[in-house]
Amino acid sequence: MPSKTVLITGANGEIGHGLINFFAQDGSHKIIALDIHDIDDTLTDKCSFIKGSVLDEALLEHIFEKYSFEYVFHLAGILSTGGEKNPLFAHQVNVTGSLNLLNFTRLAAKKREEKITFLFPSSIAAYGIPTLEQKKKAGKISEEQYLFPITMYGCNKLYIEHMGRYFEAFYGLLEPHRDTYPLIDFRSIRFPGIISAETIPTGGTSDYGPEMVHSAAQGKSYSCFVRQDTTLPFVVMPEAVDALIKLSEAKKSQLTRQVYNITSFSVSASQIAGEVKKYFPQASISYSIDPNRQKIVDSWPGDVDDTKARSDWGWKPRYSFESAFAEYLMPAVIERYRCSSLKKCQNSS
Ligand code: AKB
Repeated sequence: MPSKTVLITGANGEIGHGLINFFAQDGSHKIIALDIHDIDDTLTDKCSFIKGSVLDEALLEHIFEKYSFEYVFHLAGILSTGGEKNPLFAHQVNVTGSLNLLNFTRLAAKKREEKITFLFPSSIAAYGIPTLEQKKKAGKISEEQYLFPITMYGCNKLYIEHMGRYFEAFYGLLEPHRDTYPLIDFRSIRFPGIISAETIPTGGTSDYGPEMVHSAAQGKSYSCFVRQDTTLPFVVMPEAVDALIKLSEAKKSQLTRQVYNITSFSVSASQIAGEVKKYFPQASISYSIDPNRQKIVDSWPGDVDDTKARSDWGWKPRYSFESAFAEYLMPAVIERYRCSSLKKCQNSS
C-alpha cells in the first residue's frame, strides 16, 4: 500500500487519464481523483474517485482533512472555445476553482508544517500575438513575450500562474504571523495543443488536430474549423504526462522559474491532414472556417522556445511529428477503434 497520496482534479479529462494511468502503474502514490463528471470505467479500479466540483469548498475542506497530499495536480478547468461560450462561468471555474485549490493546499501544508507541490497545466492560450504577420515573424516565443491573451481561458491561465507565484512567495505579506517559508511549491507548464490516442478533447481550440486523427480512424469525414496554413506547436499525451511528472520530481534548486514552455513539433493543419492520409488514404478532410475559433488560434504562437525546460529539468520530446504518428498515435487509434467496433458486433450478436 503506497504511503504517499496525490490529488488529481479534473481527473476524468484528457491529462487526468494519462496521470492516473501513470501513478497506477508506478504504484508510488494512492490516487485521489476529483471530477464533476463520473469517472471513466477504465479508471475506476485505479483510483479513489470523488464526484464533485472545485467550487464546493465544503467538499474540498473534507478532502484535504481526510488525505495528506504530497502533490496536487490541479487539472480541472474549462477550455478556450468552451470558455468563450460562457466567459463568466469559465472565470468562476478556472479562477475561483483554482484559488480554492491553492488555498486548501496552503492550509493543509501549514497544518502539517510541510510544503506541498502544486502542479498547474497552463497553456499557449496565455499568449496573444496581435496579428498573423507578427505571429509569422515572431518564430519561437519565450515565456516572457506576448502575454496579452484574447480568451477568457487564456486570461485565467495567466492569472493563475501569477496566483501560484503569489501563494508561494508573498501570501498575506502584511499578516503579523505570516509564515516566512513557502507552504506551496508552485510549478506550471504552458502546454501547446495536445494530441491523445486514448481520449478526445472537448471545448478546446487546438482540438482540430486530435479530431482529424480520431475521425479518420473511425472512417468519419471531418470538416476542419481552421485554415490549412494554421500552425501551432503540439505534444502527444505521453509526452505531456512525462513532462508533468518530470517537473514535479525536479529538485527545486534546479528550477529558475515557475512556468515553462514545452513543445514537441510545430505543424500546420494541412500537415496534420497529410500525415493522417498516409495511414488512412480514404480519409475525407475538408475545411469550413469558423472565424472566431480561427482568430483564437491566430493569436497563439506558431512555435515556442522551450530551452529553459530543457536545461532546468531535462524536458526532451519523445517523438518527432512523423514518429509520434508512426509509433504512438496510429497503432493506438487503430487498436482503439477496431476494439470498439468488435465490441459493438459482440453486443449486437
Ligand atoms: C485549448 O485548445 O483550449 C487547449 C489549449 C491549447 O490550452 N487545448
